[in-house]
Amino acid sequence: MPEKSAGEPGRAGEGEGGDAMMNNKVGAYFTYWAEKYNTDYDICVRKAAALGFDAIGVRGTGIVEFSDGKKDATRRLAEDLGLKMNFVAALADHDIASEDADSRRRGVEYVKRILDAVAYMKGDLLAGSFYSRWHGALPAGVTDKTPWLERSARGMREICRAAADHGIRVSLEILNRYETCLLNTAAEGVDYVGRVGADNLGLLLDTFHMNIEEDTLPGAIGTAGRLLSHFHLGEANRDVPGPGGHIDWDAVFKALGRVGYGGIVEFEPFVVMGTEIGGNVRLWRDLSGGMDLDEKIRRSLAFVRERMAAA
Ligand SMILES: [Mn+2]
Repeated sequence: MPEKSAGEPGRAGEGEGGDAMMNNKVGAYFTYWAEKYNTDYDICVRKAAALGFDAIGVRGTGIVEFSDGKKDATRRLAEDLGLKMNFVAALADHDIASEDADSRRRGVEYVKRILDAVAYMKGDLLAGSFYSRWHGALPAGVTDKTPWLERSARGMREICRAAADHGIRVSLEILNRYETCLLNTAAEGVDYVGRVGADNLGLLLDTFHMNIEEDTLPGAIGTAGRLLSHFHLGEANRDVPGPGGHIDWDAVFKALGRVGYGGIVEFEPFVVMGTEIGGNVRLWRDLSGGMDLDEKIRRSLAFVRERMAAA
């Protein structure tokens, strides 16, 4: 396995300068290389570092099952390779917005356990859609989801307090309608953050989800504004960013520069069918284009760095 030749987090100072130029750390979410959600992440961490990424995203619902020894080893591997690690979580079996008090309680307790694991690994960001159950829907006839938002916000307040005790920021991912019924747009996210009222609460926008739900991508980024604390990149079909897709990357990076976004810009592509992860994200055809996966994302990373520097 080739080692990363030089740590170059953020690549600050390169390029022509200019106040809008983006020097953000660029990360990769582990699922690009993994077949299953439950993995030890080591291969993904090594690949991300070797390919020149500055950060790696892993699954909070995975590390919560790790022994302390395994958590230490994973954290040290990323540190040694110069990668910043961030964490993502979703709720599959519990729902902090549910009408059922038990489900809400279990959901809050589960996210708090994940926060303990993230803190143990010295993480400072937990992102995800744990404001409700992944793939949840509202009952037929409901035209006002305020009660769901209120119940969720109560649980989220407790989650944010626990996160603050660990010095962790919480970043809620806005998802498309097929994956959540609660927060589908940046505007809904901003309203929800206001309901919760916690200083360490922000938003995660993802170009794939935005492309489905938002009027315009730059408009959504502007709406999130200073609340934006994490960002996911993918084409409209979840391919890696590149000149062949129809997401207007120049407009996206310009908008991120305008709101002063300083967080991680994280790749979250899905291109391999037939795996547990591919099936879970409903990928029913091969998007690799017959290319070696590492070469494919290496080219995409070069494209993204170039477009960010020009934004
Ligand atoms: Mn995402």
